[in-house]
Amino acid sequence: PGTTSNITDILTGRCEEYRKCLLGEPCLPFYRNVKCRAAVESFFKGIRNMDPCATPDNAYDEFLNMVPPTTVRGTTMFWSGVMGNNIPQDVAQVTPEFSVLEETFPGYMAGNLSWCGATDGDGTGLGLNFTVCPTWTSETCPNNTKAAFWARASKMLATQAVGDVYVVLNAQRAGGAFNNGSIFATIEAPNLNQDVVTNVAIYLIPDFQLAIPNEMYRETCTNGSVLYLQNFLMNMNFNVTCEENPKEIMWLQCARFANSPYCGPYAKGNPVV
Ligand code: NFD
Repeated sequence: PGTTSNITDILTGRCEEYRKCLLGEPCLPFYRNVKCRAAVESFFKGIRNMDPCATPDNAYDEFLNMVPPTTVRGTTMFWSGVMGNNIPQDVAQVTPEFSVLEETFPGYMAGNLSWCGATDGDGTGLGLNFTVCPTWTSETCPNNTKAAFWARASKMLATQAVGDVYVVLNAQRAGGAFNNGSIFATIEAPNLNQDVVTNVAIYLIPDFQLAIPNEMYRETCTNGSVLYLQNFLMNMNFNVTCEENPKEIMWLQCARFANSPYCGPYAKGNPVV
């Protein structure tokens, strides 16, 4: 896939927006003093002249310590398998009750950008590739420059979460709503802190755009990989709840996909009318 050729300017601009609290996100006094040029420099420092498929786990640590992801107690929302329509991100944006990684300082800066290191250079002398980056797959390019970023930022998000937390999963995901190899499964869930997280609420949402007739749920809260996840979390000593098609998200999906058969009084296959 192509890279974001003007990434340095974009990161700097987003850093200034976030730092100055122009985004309506919870905004800490601590961030106000962030030096954006230095922050952007540290973003690239660990990946310059590096093989884009052999990024060290800690490549972004200096950057992430300058602008750590923080969320308000009781609002941290994880998601997995539902990225296509940006539903969790949009729900989080319109309600202060939920905060996703993409709303935190580092998540906002890097959101929807593409970048990677380069050992051979491409003429810019920056040790980055401004033309093309290898596609992530666990087999061909496991320690991808971009994957290393989201993995580390996700870990920090989970580690700092306090109070009730949420995870949005796709009830119609092929292979199961809870995917064992996902970042949620491998990085976020294992880094939640039993001493401070008071409940993990699973929000199982149907795909209102795809809207497979009479099949809102391939899995429910009481079977398949979702049941497995609940047991996994309970074995880790977490309180767990699970809700199918919670209203806060259903409303937004119906606003977005107004003609979905999953909306309205004639919604078919909906056990939670
Ligand atoms: P997904 P998830 N390496 O829907 N997050 O649980 C690379 F390179 O299966 C945010 O994995 O859910 N890409 C963002 C990967 C990205 C890998 C990633 C991997 N090992 C994670 N695994 C973001 N904002 O861009 C998955 N992907 C790609 C955090 C996959 O192709 C969020 O806090 C898809 O484009 C969220 O709670 C995307 O990552 C959780 O981790 C999501 O995969 C979602 O990761």
